[in-house]
Amino acid sequence: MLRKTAQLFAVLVLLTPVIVYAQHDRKAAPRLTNAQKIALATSAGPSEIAKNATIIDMTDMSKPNQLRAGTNGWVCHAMINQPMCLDKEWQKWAQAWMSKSELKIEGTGIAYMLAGDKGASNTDPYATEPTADNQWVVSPPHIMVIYQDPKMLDAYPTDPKSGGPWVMWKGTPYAHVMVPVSLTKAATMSSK
Ligand SMILES: [Cu+2]
Repeated sequence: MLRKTAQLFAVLVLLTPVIVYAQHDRKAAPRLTNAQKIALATSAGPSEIAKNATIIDMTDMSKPNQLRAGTNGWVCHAMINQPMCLDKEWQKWAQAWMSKSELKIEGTGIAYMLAGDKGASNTDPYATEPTADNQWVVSPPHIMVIYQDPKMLDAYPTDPKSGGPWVMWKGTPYAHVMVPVSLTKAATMSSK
């Protein structure tokens, strides 16, 4: 018994640095040069759009910082694990989402996340990690769509594993259609 306890203790001691490191890794943004941040941001969009887009450093979400002015109306965000390129309507969306404020969509909006993301809750716009019931989903490269009329979202399921487009954050002001542009897990599985 004592021996078992000692073994368990040893395992815990050995694992502690790993656990602490993993948490640190999740919270702290890696230090990137401006060139790396621009590369991160532009990885989200088609090069024809990204090369002329405004680039905003969002690696620290509390301190957005413009790294480059664009000429085509698009904005690419350098965000750790979730870079995105946004059109005019999506820029309003991002502003509202980050400030948790009202959103008035005035036309169809398109956003690119061609680098995919490292995970988000499908139900809670502000979740930062998986819980038992927040439908955590890691998305492959995708396009995101918003509509002026939220009823348009009803055409799609909310299940990320449906094998096609689905609605994320349904019932919130930030609901949008996720459109995978590479094989999803469901599609891969059903083809085998
Ligand atoms: Cu997305």
